[in-house]
Parts: sequence; C-alpha cells; structure tokens
Amino acid sequence: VSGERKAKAERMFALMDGFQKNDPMSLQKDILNHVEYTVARSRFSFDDFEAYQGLSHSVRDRLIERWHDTQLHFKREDPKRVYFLSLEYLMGRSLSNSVINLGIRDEYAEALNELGFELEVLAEQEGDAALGNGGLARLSACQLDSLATLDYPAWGYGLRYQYGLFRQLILDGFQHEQPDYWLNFGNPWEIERVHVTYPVKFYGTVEEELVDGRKSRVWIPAETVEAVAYDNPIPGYGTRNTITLRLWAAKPSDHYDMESYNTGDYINAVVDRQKAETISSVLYPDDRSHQGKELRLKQQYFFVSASTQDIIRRFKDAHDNFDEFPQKVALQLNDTHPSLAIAEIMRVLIDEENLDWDRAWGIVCKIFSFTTHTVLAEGLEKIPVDLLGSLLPRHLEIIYDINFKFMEDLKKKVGLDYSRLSRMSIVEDGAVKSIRSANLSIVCSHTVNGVSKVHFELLKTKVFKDFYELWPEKFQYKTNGVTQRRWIVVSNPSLCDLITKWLGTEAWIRNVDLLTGLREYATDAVLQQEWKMVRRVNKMRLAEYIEVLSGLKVSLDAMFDVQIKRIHEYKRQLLNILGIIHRYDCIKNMNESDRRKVVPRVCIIGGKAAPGYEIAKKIIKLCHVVADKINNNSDIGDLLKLVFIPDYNVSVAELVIPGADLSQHLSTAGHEASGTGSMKFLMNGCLLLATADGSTVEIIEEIGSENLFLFGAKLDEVPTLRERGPNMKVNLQFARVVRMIRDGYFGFQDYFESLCDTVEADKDFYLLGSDFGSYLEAQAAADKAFVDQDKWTEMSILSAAGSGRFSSDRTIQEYAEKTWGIEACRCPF
Ligand code: CBF
Repeated sequence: VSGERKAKAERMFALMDGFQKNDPMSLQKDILNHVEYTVARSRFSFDDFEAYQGLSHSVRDRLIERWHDTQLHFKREDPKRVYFLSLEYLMGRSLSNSVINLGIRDEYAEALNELGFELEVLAEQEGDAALGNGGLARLSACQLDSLATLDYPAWGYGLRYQYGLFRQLILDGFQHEQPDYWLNFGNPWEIERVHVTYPVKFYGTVEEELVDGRKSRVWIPAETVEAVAYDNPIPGYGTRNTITLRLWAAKPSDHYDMESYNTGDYINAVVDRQKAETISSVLYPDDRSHQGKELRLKQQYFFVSASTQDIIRRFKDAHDNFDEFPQKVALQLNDTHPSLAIAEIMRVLIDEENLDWDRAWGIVCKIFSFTTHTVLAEGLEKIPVDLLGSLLPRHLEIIYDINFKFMEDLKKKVGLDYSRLSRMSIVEDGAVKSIRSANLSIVCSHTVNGVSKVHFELLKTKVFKDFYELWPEKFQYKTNGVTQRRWIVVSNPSLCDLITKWLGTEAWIRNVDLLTGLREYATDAVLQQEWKMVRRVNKMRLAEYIEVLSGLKVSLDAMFDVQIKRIHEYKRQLLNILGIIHRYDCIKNMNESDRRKVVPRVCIIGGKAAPGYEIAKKIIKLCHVVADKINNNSDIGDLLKLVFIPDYNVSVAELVIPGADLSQHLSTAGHEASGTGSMKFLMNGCLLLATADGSTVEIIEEIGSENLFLFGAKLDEVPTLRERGPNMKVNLQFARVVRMIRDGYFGFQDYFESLCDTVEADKDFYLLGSDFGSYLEAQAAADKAFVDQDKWTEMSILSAAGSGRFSSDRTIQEYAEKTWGIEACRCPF
C-alpha cells in the first residue's frame, strides 16, 4: 500500500510541475490567470481592485504551498506546540506583509510594472482586517509574525467576526459608528475548511448518571451550534515556516432544534437556525469592560470549545495517553477572555475522557499560562453566576469545585483570614454573584505574565498582591514588542533600505538587536542627511493624506506631532488638546518678534472612542472645535495646525508613524500596562514625549532620558497627588484653558461642561491639572530641540538604534523559553 501511495504522490507532484515559480513572467501569467478564472474578469479589461484580487490570489497560492509544507513538517516532527488563544487580532492588510515575508516583493513589483500596475497602489485596495480593539489585538498580530519567523510550532485561535471594529465616521465633529462588514468583497487571505467543524453546545441541565458503574455528572445540552474553521496562513520572514491563525465562524448545526421542524413550523425553524450565526457576527467594540453580556459569554465559550476540541483531536491523532498532554501542548490565555478553556478542558478530561479529578487537574495545571494586559479594575472580567449557570451549567459546577479545593488549600496556608480568602476566591459574593475570570486564570495557570516591568511591579504590589504573596514563583513579565517586519520593512521601505545600507546587511530584519550598529553613525553628516531626506519624504506622504482628508495644507517644516491610540481618559488626549489651546492662546497674544521664534507645529490626533463612552466622545468633539478655531485663524497661519484623523486603524498607523517627528504617550503613571504604539514610533526614529509609565520606563533604559521628553508625576507620586485633591495648587495656565472651554470660546458650552468637570481640582483623577506645568515644560524642550535639526536627527537615529529590545521577536523568544517550553521546528527548504 505504501509503495502505491508513494507512486501516486510522485505522479501528482510531477503533474503539479513542482512549486510555483517566482520569476516575473510566471508571476504575470499567474496573476492574469487568477483575474480570468478566480475573479472572473476578462484579462483584457480589469481595474485596480480586480488586479489586487488576482494578485492576492497568486500570493495566496504561494502561501498555501509553504503552509502545507510547514503543517506536514510539524505533523512529522510532533513537537510541543503552543496554542495562542485570543479573542482579538488586528491583522490590518496582508498583501505587502506577505510578499515581503515570502521574499518575493521585488519580483511581484517587476511583474506588475510590466502589466502596467504598481504594487503599492494595488496594496491600497485592500481593506483592514480589524478583528480587535487596540493594543492587545495588534500585539497578538505582531506575536504571530514573530512565532512564524522564529520557526515556533504555534497556532493562533480566535473568532472570525463578520463585523470587525466599527468604522468611525466624523459628522460635524461628532463620532458616529458604522458597521465594518469587512468580508463584503471577499477575503483571499483565508481558507474555509468546510470539513473542519465542531459542535459547540450550550444551555441544558446537568444530571447524575451511572456511567460504567460510577456516579457521574452528565451535561445534557439544549442547543448546538457548529464551529467552522477558517485558516489564515501566517508566513515567517526568512524561513519557509508558515503557521496558522484558525478563526471560527458560527453556523447552524444540523442538530439544531429538530422539534420546530417536527411541529411543522418550517419557516420559523429555518429563521431560528440562522440565529446561530450571530455568535460570531460582531466584535465587542469596548476595550474597557465586558461585564455580564450573554452574547459575549457565548462568543468566549464558542471559540474556546471549538479550539480545545481541535487541539485535543490533534493530540489524539498521535497519542493515546493524556499524561503526555503537557509535553505536547502549551495553552496561552491572552488576557482573561479565553479563561473558560480551563473549565472546558477539565470537563472534557473528566466527563468525556473519563480521567479522575486529580489526574485531570494535574494536567490542567501544567498546560495553561496567562498574560494579563491591564492594570484597571474594570478590565478584570467578571461573569455573573446566574448567566454562566444557565449557559454552561456543567462548567459552573467545575469552577465551583476548583474554587472549593483552592479555598480549602488556602485556609491551610493563610488560616481563617476571611477578608483575604474572600479577595482571592474565584467566586465573588457581591450584589451580583460572579466568577472572577482573573482569579480563575491565576489559580489554574503555571505562569502569570505582565507586559512590562512597571506592570509586573503593579501586579505584585497591587492588582494580584495576594496571589503574588502566595505563589511568587508563578509571576513573570515579558515586555511587549512589535514586529519590525510590519513596522519598518512594510510601512517605511525607504528607512528600511537606509538602515540596510548603513549596517551593510539585511540581517537586522530577523535580528533587530543589530540596529544598535547605527549608534556609531548617529552624528555622521552623510547618514544625517540621508535620514532627514527619508523622514521628509514620509512627511510629504502624510501631508498629502492630510490634505486629501481635510483640505488642509500643512508645512513640511513644521514639527509633526502625533497622538494616535484609543481615546481614553487615562491616555489623556484631553491633556494634549489643552496644551494645544495653551499654545494657540500664547501665539495669539505674542508680538511679531516672538512669533518668529515659534516652532511651527502640525498636531495630529486620531483614535476611536468606545460607542458608549460619552466622555471619550466629547474629547473627539473638543478636538474638532479647537481645530476649527485654530486652522481658520489667519493670525496663526502655519505656526499651529490641528488635524483629527478619522477611522484610525492599522493601515492609517502605517502611514502616520513614519511621518511623525514627535509622538505623545501621556497616560497617567500606573495606568498603561505597557503601550506598544511608542515602540513603533521609536523604531521609525520618531522622538517620544511621554510619562514614565508602562514600557516607556524600559525605553528610557535603552535610549537614555536625554533622547526623549519626559514629564509628569511618577508612579509613586500619584497616590499622594490624588489624596491632596482639592488643596492642590491649581496651575494658572491650566485653569485658564479650561475656563476658555467653559466660557464657550469654542462653542458647545453646555456640551463640554461635564468634560470640564472631570478635570476640576477635586475630581481630576487622571491628574491633568497637576501634570500640566511639567507637560508644557516638556513641550518647550521639544520645541527647543527641534530648532537644532542636526541634534534632533541624532536623537532620532539613537531612538531607532535603541529599539531592538522592543521587537516582538524578543518577547516571543522569552515566552518560548521561560513560559511555554517549546523549541523551534524549522521546515526544511
Ligand atoms: O499588552 C498589549 C496592550 O494591551 C492593552 O491595549 C489592553 O488592551 N489591555 C493595554 O492597555 C496596553 O497597555 C498594552 O500595551
């Protein structure tokens, strides 16, 4: 039989003409074939979008080849695999990243040129895959790129939302949300796996039954939904390895409510069946809290159940003893969102695989690791017990049992310290009895990770203090990182070429520590000149974008000062706007000779507010009314401009970041777990103006405090400043700008009242008032530095040169070695 199979395989390989060819002629034929046969447009007449479609299908073919080889290689080698469970991924566009990682960008560019197209123009045709909210989701995407590049045997699992993060529409300065039906024009980057489906069950009851003579708890579910896999190949750079991001879509199950059919209500039964699809239909657009929504809980369990069935099936294909599970499987919980996986694996091992509790528990404790991404109490999820009990009754029982055993153990260690016991309990007995997902994740994981050094300190001393005292050995941190492939090679190709030229090698694209080699040239006049040129061209690109968006012409000599991120009170976009009002006010009142000394600025702000977050929405409106005032004042001219970039997403970031001179990271110390935007700016040689929060503290260690503009209260000063509250000496400049808003200088006086209230001395939780003076000083220092363009360029080069530590390659390597215990498994070329 095996001889027969081999002969068949050889014949098939010969028929397929080996691998796809990558010379420009073959690529052209391939693109045209896809235009004709896949897209079904005539190869004699097609537009840019259709060309993009043909092109992306041709790239997809090449991805699939490597992906198949990688999967086969993993299957053969059977290494320990890591399964990355995340409810959110912000992948952005795939085309440019894919051709770069596949190493065939130039070949495609040439092939397209000969067909009369430009790769960059076609790349713009692609929409963003925005299946996530912010930092956490983009981090997941960066980490997948690193997992593939470093040859780790990894799988990403998530949900294939039909509607990604809402599109932000600005009408008259107000944010409006529009659905993002991103699949409207097809998605060439995914492969539907019609045969990879699993039933996911909900509701019902738990009954006691005799199974094999043993009393067992048996879950009798009442609803079944089918999970269908969509695979997204993720290519590594400089390797054949191409891993899988498997996203689940909900489809009606054939077992769905047969009763309704039987009772003859055919139409309603079909309509009802269709409702199953709502589970994966929409991403929750709030990155602050998700308390108590049934659909959200269904999403979490749906994705966890399908993923664990898939993981267990893969394990069982090669093994028949579950004691080997921890040697083959590492499960990474990306925040608490997938924490139901713990109860699900316990349930499967006990109820379906007939392991006893202790054996199942022993396995579970060895496979899970948990990373938390927040310091905010509202970021810690709670699941109402009533809700969980009705949706997943057996899981609730299991969680209760885990908690009972944990509490018994804890009592032996800490005695009857009821307040500590109740703080650490997985079950919270409040007005609404709830499951604390974070406590569940900590109790059942072998490792708990923070995402920066500061975050780690906060976890140990505040957020999870009780747990840290109990299990100090469980706690670690891995400072976040971003992928230099996306954030330099794809988005800033001229800087990429310049770096390669000066380092004399492309090796930094896989080993970004080599960027430190730029340090020795930081004052070299030739590099400085070329660096400035690259930055100017990027600014030009950004200026054109701004003009198209808003009609505003901005001067390239001005400092491009950017703050792009989700709108949050703790991220303090309001501080930025108040600073801009102050600058405007000063310029207005200056005499001619002082005006000549002003460093011109183009202030750029972008970001989405969660739909129900009223204060954040007011901040957006304020930005617009202030912009109207400033941009239309002929006295101010080019000295100050303010632009709000709507619908901020990954591809907008790719355009804006390379063109920024200065970027702002203003979170009140102790509020940003890490922050990853700053790392992207740093890699691109943009100077930072920031508080000593999250990963900025480590950025300072790398580049030195002399190469950025630091301001604001330090972590240990924040509590005292808050306590001082109303007695705090009010900064007069701060009071003046707030008064301007209150007095209606920018209009909408009533509307902004509640926003102004948030920064009144006795309510200013995020300390805008007390940080304002030091913020203005940092801004003045930035102005001063900008005047000396050679010095500025030196700082810019040193920023990029010091960014190596903030690559997700480093983060992933640390996870692999210290948390997951996995090794590289490189697919032979
Ligand atoms: O760790 C990645 C990022 O996650 C967040 O965005 C989050 O969603 N919790 C944090 O707010 C960031 O600080 C962090 O960098």
